[in-house]
Amino acid sequence: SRIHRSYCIFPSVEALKTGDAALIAEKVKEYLEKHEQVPLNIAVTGETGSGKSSFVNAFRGVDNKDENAAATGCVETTKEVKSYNHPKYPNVTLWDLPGIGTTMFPADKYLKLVGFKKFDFFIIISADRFRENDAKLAQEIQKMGKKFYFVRTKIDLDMKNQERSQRDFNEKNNLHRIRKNCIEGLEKLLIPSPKVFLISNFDLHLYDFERLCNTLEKELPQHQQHVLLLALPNISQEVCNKKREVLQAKIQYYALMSAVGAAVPLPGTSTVVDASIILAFVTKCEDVFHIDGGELLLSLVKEPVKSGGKLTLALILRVLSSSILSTSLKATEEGTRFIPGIGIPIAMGLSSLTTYNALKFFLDNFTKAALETEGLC
Ligand SMILES: Nc1nc2c(ncn2[C@@H]2O[C@H](COP(=O)(O)OP(=O)(O)O)[C@@H](O)[C@H]2O)c(=O)[nH]1
Ligand SMILES: [Mg+2]
Repeated sequence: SRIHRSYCIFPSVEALKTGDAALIAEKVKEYLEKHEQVPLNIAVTGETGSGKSSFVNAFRGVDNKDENAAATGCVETTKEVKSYNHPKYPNVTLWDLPGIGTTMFPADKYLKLVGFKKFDFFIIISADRFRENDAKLAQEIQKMGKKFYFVRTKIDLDMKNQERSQRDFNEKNNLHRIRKNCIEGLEKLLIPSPKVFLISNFDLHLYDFERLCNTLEKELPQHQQHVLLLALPNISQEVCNKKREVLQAKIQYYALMSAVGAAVPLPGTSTVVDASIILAFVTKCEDVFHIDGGELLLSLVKEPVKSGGKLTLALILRVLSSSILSTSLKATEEGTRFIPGIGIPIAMGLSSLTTYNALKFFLDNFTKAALETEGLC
């Protein structure tokens, strides 16, 4: 037989060898779900008015005016801890904590009150100088074996003010001065080599937000890195490309699942794909890149489509059967007959291979659209 049994990163080698497609699909589904449901809990603390709630919203990609947004611009009157799930990844939770000064508790009691154990790391937010309370909190967080990051918000306001008052305004110098000032202030409060990030909650593309994300990602345990990355707003080319890599690594699993799925012939060709798997993947791309899939696909077809701008199976098939793509998909059917990285048995059906290439095509287009929408290319 010409069955490929090359190296295999799939969790159940046995299932692959026996070619039990239903079992494979089930295992793959389990595997993908397990990967995506890793929880990530981010604590956001700092004094009232520093911009905690705005940060929580910005990080979740939710507008301050949205009905699901954390209320901003209001004075905290309670010591309540509020949690906000990421709109697309409910396992990613941001916790909007009351400022330690508001509670009048000492740092250790405060941490107990907010239930510090469940947090993966803390973001301590300040809009001016760091307060002694926050510094004490940072030291206590460290003592508890957790990480913290200092974020200085409202940098847009600082820049606007400085631009008005300085004759030879230079943004870089001003940022440097604020950063230095924060670091020195923290070192005075006995926090060794503090990490300080300057941001504007109104425009994450500016200043240090990207550096903050990169640092968080690097310092998280590996199983949580992907979760964070997929939940991030599209703030940089690097983030978009990393999102792409994470999804690229999942494509082979989606393709494997498609082995038992319904193979649908592409209109006007002999090529078959698993359209339901493609729809599931495209929906995933929508969540990861915050791009309207219906609109994107419509732009790929380049002619009016009956369904309007809705993301439907029909629209997906329409894109796939558009001339350029369907030729290249057909070519893969006639070419190498296994999925790179897995070595899929040929007995599993050609559709998974074509599906694999179709998934790659959609992923590329989503990445491109995300970069374009954000003005990153
Ligand atoms: N210009 C500017 N205003 C901000 C920024 N972050 C928050 N604000 C504003 O500052 C006020 C307090 O923000 P909020 O998020 O409610 O602070 P919280 O009390 O710490 O939750 C609100 O009016 C926000 O619109 C920022 O980065 N830049
Ligand atoms: Mg608030």
